Amino acid sequence: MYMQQYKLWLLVGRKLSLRTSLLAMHFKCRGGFYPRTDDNVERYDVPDNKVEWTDTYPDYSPTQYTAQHILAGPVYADPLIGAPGFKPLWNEVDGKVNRCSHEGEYSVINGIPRNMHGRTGVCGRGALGRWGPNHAADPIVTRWKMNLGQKVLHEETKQPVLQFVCIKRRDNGQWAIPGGMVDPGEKVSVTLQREFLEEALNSLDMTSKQKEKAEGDLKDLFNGGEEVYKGYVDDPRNTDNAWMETVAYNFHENESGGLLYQISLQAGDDAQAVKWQDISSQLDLYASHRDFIKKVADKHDAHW
Ligand code: RP5
Repeated sequence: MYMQQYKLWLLVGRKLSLRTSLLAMHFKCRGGFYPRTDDNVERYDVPDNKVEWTDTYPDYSPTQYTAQHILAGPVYADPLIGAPGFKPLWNEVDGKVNRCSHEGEYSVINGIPRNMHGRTGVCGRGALGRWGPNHAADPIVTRWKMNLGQKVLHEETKQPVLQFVCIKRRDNGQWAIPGGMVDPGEKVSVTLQREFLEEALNSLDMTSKQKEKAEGDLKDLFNGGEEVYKGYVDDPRNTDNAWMETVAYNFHENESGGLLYQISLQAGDDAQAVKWQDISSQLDLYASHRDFIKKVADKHDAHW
């Protein structure tokens, strides 16, 4: 009898530790001031050992904050909890709005979704439109760095150097993957290509003919993508009740002289600059983008 209980306890313990290790700790949505606010919204302090909801933190008193432009009710934002007619279906595809997390079921406490990765020091939605998961997609477009028709090898590791299309975000000047939000009802495959076209090729300034041609040129590349990550993003905008999730795909050009060696990049929409960036462990990128890029480098046995 005791033996059985002991085995059960071990099993539960193992499951719990597996869960904890699967849910990576967030860092960029803790400490300091909430990004892009004129209101100097300071996050309530959350030390590493108080991040998980199971860690006792009786004094925890997160700063309540939802940005003015979200409260103004743009089309992509939810109403306030309890607003007349707002009956969200949490953990479900709610009409055209996907309220499911890629990481399983999230808790809803007093009618409000709770961040599965733990405390952030801010409650409300911050600058995010949706309560719970806010879904994005990240296209990681890569090619080999070439010189005189040969792959460039890194002088220390002797591994070939990979490059990816990197944009400079207009909102905070940080370098990032040209990702963006999945529109309600939009397929992720469509978001991936749309965001790449808008931010790295400036399709918003193209004529419909030019856009059609660019889409045609990219068709094969975008049909051959491979998923490298799906889940929570350690985004500086996350709060206790609203957070970013993404699906990141790698679109790789293997042929020297292929399309990605001819295409001319031009920043547009939310991007203020765009470039081919050599991939290495020295990268400092927005949110969790460095982790996604590392996965791509590993996948191609490239220099990191
Ligand atoms: C990140 O925010 C995602 O990985 C994606 O790159 C981005 C989407 O937000 P916006 O660029 O639309 O602000 O969390």
